Amino acid sequence: MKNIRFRSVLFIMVITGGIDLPAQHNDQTPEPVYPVPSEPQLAWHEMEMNAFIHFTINTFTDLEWGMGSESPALFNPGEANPLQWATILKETGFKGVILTCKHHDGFCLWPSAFTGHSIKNSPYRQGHGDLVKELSQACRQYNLKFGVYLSPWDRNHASYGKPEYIDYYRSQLKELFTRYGPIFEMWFDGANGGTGYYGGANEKRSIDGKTYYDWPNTLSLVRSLQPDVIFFSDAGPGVRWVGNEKGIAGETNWACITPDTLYAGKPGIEELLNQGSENGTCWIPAETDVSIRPGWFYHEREDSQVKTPEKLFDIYLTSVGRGSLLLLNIPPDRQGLFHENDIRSLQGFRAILDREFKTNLAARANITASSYRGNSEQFSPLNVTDGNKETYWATNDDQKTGSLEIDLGDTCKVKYIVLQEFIILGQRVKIFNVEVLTGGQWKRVAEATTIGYKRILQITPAETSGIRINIVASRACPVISNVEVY
Ligand code: FUL
Repeated sequence: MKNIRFRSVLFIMVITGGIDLPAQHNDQTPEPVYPVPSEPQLAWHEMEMNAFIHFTINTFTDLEWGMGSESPALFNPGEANPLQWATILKETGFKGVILTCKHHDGFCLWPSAFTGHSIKNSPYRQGHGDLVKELSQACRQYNLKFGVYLSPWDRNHASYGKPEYIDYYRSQLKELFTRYGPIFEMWFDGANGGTGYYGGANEKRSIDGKTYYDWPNTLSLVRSLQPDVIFFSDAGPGVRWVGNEKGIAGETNWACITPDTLYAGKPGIEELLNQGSENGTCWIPAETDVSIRPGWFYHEREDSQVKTPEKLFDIYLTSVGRGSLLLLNIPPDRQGLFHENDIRSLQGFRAILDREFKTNLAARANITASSYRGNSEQFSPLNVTDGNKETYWATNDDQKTGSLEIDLGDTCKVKYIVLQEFIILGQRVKIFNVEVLTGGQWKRVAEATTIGYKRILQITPAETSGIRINIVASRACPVISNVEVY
């Protein structure tokens, strides 16, 4: 009989880090282990792979960080075609796209009413172009979610560093959040302050990253326009930076962290961001941003250094496979198109994903557990292979360890084990291991720590007829919603 635990759904609202967190609950279900994700955060986890698009005047000056003095006349992507970007991203499995609407050099890809340093003074479509509009529309057409990056640091603007700049920055946020439809994520970059053009002053300006932007009020302004937007910054509040730009989330990766003393750009917090904290007070999962090329912007000299499909697959395993989300940057070239080498790599990456995760051997296997909650079918181990993300295996409250045994029937070659916790009830598992059955003997093939939204373990390929997953330590009774074997 199918699970009916959500018959009476009660929403518990928990205030953590200023975000209302709903959790589904009934009498028999395990108590949540707080913090838990909000609904927009849950939807964000489920996206798994998003694309980053770095595109601005830097593409034409061959720089990574423009000074802000560049003439808008340089921005001339003759054939810019966001539909091409969206088609390829859709085909290769991405769920959302985040565009650098304004990078540190201050040039705006939309015709902002608050500056002349924008696309309206460029040759692109004779000054009538709007790439934010074009991409947001292309995303809607392809059912991709659209997100924006608006650099807080602006090396062009005369008042950067002074209080007036905050009004300018907020006015631009208002334009973006009122003109371009639903925006799922807002990316606040931690790089801040330093030398710049600053309206001709050509000097160094430093700001206090903790106080200058008055983030609480900036975020409430944006929330008043679009309440469900997820805020990315080094320390959230929606999602956090993973602490490196190499595509590697922590092998131990808690979606929780205590953000009280953290702020964007704070030095020395990389490892903390990479792993999160078991007892963190807020649900702020790690986002893994990495570029398909050495740089974030397109440079012809890097055409031969595009990451291979195999490298992208490795990155997938160290990001999505460690409970994080992969935000992969693909920078359009000077024509405003994805370069053929990047396209080939993305398609090759897709082919590897399809090949490696083709047949889920657990789907037709018999599953048993060391025990299950109240011996009730509602918490049966069969729930982990039913393809329903809302059902799960759970143990009694006093049982913080437990095993799942998967009888594959025949001997099969196994390379990957995929596990998911039912994170609506919080992240719990601290230590687990995996054994395979060969020649009648159980042999341990992997030891690991956290699971979270998703964990993919790559093991040395094994010929086996059975898999055993042993939860060795958990913050509360384990609650596992999905197991796949490939
Ligand atoms: C960094 C920036 O300085 C880079 O240019 C790039 O945008 C990257 C995603 O974030 O902090």
